[in-house]
Amino acid sequence: MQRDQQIFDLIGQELQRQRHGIELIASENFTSLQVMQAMGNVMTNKYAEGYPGRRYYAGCEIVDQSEQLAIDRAKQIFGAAYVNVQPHSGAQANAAVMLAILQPGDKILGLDLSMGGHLTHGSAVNYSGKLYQPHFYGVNKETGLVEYDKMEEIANREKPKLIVCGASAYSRDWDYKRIRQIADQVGAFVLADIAHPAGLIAKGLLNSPFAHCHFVTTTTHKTLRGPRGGMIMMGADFENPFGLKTPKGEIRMMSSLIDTAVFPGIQGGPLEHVIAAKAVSFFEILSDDYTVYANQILKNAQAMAKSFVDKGYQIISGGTDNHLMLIDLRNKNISGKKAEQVLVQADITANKNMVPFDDKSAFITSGIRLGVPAITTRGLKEEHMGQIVDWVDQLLMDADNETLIKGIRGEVNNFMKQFPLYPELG
Ligand code: DSN
Repeated sequence: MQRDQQIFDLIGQELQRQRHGIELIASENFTSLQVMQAMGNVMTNKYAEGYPGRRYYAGCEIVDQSEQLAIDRAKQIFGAAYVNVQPHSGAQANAAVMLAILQPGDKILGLDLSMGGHLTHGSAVNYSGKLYQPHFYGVNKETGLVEYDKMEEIANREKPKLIVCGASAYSRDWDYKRIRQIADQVGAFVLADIAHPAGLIAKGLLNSPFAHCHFVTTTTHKTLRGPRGGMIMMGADFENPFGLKTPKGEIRMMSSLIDTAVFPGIQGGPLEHVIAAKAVSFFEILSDDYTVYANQILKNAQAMAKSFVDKGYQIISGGTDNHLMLIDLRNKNISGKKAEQVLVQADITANKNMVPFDDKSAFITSGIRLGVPAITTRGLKEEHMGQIVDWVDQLLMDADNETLIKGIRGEVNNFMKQFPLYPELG
């Protein structure tokens, strides 16, 4: 077979881009080489609809063991009683939970996308806002903190079937106990989407949702530093409390309803090569090295946030408890879009982001979201954060200065040479 040089050249170019730049997109990370190697393996050739020990196709004895290892390791990491590692993404994980427990038209209550929430928590352009009836809570205009009182008020008024907590641009921890109390008042399930901070929760550095939330979903590629994918967990399996029935009229345990919702509900054959890579990343998370990594994420985020505050930047909520921060740029007279553009010209990647009560559209935005998981994997420490913030500040304050941008890009490329990425790949 002729080699597809075009695509392999592009993969090479992407490797160089990742090596040269400072990656501040809060949801990105760099997997280990062994996670990547596990992803590119012969298990991609195998169909395995079903679950370990109960598949629809023959020849699954080996992938059964690999998937079971992924499940067992995830249970160990989070102290979970139930894990489904088949969701192809976080969005699929959320879709499966909703399919398992909701009927079309049922009410859900999530954090508003423009306040830091996620598309799959009820956005009008997403299945979650089209199939179900979405309602939203938000953050306080002054403090930037989630308004649990408002959540309670809306829950009591609307009586949602599901309350979703978790966010993609919220830098503070969550009060899962309070959310469960609110849900219990109205007979709602609670889904904690921990896609962003999962790695910090895994190491006990943030509150754990498992004792309070019925379902916990996550991606596996953000702070967890695994392959791109998703996962659904429960702290304890339970009989469904609201008597949800299957199409055959049976009342089944929640684990069974979730398994059925993933397959055959929303997916076909699982990606067993990716599940193998998930297992490898879980093996790494169970190590002491990963504990050091998770702690370093917090140190780096704290140092970065302090440097921004020292330069007069307004971080929503005034700081961070986790790996990311959302900065309102309105006092700096630059839009999120322009900021993203100038940063990327200097090989610093971050994303524009709406801030709470934004007066600009999602295409322009008033903010940028910055995160440290990827640069922490590269080996950067607290003492490097001031330098990064300095470059970001210079670029944002003089965003059309081509000479400055070129100069900083050179400095960034040079600086990142100290932190080799995939040296084995040549
Ligand atoms: N795209 C992810 C993020 O950047 O947070 C959420 O799905």
